[in-house]
Amino acid sequence: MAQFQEVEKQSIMHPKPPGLTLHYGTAGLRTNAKHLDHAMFRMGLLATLRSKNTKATIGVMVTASHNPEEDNGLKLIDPMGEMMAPAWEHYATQLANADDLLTVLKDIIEKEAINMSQEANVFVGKDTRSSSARLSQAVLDGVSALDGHSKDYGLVTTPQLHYMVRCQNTKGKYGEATLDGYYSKLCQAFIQLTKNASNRTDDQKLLSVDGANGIGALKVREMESHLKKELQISLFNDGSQGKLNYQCGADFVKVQQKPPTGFKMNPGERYCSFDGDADRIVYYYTDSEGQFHLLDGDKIATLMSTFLKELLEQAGLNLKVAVVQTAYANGSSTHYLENTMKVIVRCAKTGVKHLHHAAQEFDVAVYFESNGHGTVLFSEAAEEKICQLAEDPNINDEKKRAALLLQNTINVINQTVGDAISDMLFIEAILAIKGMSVQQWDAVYADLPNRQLKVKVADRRAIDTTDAERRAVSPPGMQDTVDSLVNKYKQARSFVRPSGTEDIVRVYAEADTQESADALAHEVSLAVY
Ligand code: NG1
Ligand code: ZN
Repeated sequence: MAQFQEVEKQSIMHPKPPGLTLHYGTAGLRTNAKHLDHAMFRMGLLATLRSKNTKATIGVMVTASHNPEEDNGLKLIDPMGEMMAPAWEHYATQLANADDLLTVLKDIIEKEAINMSQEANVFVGKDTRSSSARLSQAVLDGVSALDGHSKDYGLVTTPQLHYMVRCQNTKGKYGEATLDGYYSKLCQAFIQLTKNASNRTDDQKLLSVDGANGIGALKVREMESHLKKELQISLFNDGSQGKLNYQCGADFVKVQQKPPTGFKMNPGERYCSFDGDADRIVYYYTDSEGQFHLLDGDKIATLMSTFLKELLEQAGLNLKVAVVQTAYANGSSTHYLENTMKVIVRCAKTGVKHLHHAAQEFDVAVYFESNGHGTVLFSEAAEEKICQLAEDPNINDEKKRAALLLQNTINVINQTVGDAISDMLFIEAILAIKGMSVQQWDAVYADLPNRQLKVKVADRRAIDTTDAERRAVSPPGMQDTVDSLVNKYKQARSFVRPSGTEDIVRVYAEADTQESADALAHEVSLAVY
């Protein structure tokens, strides 16, 4: 077939380095940008096949998120804007590593019974890395080699590209598949929400944003005029001087538990950090003693779910709110959500695709990883009930207000994936409506002291886990040892799991004091060998 001849011809321009093995994991493909050209071309081919297979537009985002500037990577986006289906992740790994490209390609076509005369459409986006332009061109080459149509969105955040894919495949029902459409939808909803905030002072409208010297900074600038001064953003680490993700960004702040470099913090003021592709966000402030306070994904999930639960009650809607977390969620947050807020809490395996999947079972579900990656999902039935109520002329003012707030909440959220910009607007709206300061938000519950450690082992795959990674089933006896160590401490919890993105094992421990959490993490890490 002519298509395969073209693939063969083009693939010579994108040779695979000998001996290199890549793995399409939780974070897609990710490694040093020098080794990725062939993989990008091949993922262009795969996205085209996936598009033919689903008869829908597929997305390809070129980014390595919070990794250093020297790295790059890619994530594939399925028709509803969600991460690509797990069965195809396996094809991605096979294709990236194939020595005989055409054989693997034909194999996938046969297995999935793909009609090669079906039209294919692929949306491509990239982050600000210096390697991204060249690598996204390799993706576009892959798409055209198989006769697919592509649309190059250029520089966009990861969640913006997810949004475009969903808009395109739902024929505008979700919004317009343009950047302008994205900003208009989110910002109009934000402005409507903040109209419900009484006595909002100019000071409360101020927010400092650390753009991680990446794409998020560029896009915040682009969005500013749509906000009509209802949110006044002071942007730092905007890429004009510093290096991408270097001593800044959400991952740095969360892992180091300290402010990013690039600015001076004023006590009591609100700050947030995006990561390198703007799909994660964390908030923080310093108190009058100069002590740093982090509000991570767990605090964000608590704020959002509380707000939604209260509104649903006011609206008289019988819809269940759930929160989906991972094993890394601070025990205090889980305790507060279950016992004080009385919301359903579920624990999913690490990696947003698992959280997203678990969240789809509920009417309204807030999902967040502690590191700040998360969003809110509304079931179709829940959206319908909310919209019907908002339009019902026979309801009282309180119900009407709650229904309209819920409707605007749906519009401010990017339901396809965690989105720093959308999450930020929703958080800012909640704080404004509740008249809540960042300190008051922080005081809702106190985090249990905790420690995370990385342990290098000979074979991390020897550790197998169950119960959403909270218990190890192999190697034999390891869990019993962890249990006996945990029993020595108060309010303690600990677990061990192999990382899906690094060649290490992660140990997590929490306890009533920092000393105990540190000691427990240390003792458990010794038991991992
Ligand atoms: P691994 O390396 O599997 O722990 C890390 C993060 C995840 C997620 C993925 C993908 C932690 C403990 N783990 O996974 O939350 O963000 O990377 O980027 O933060
Ligand atoms: Zn990211």
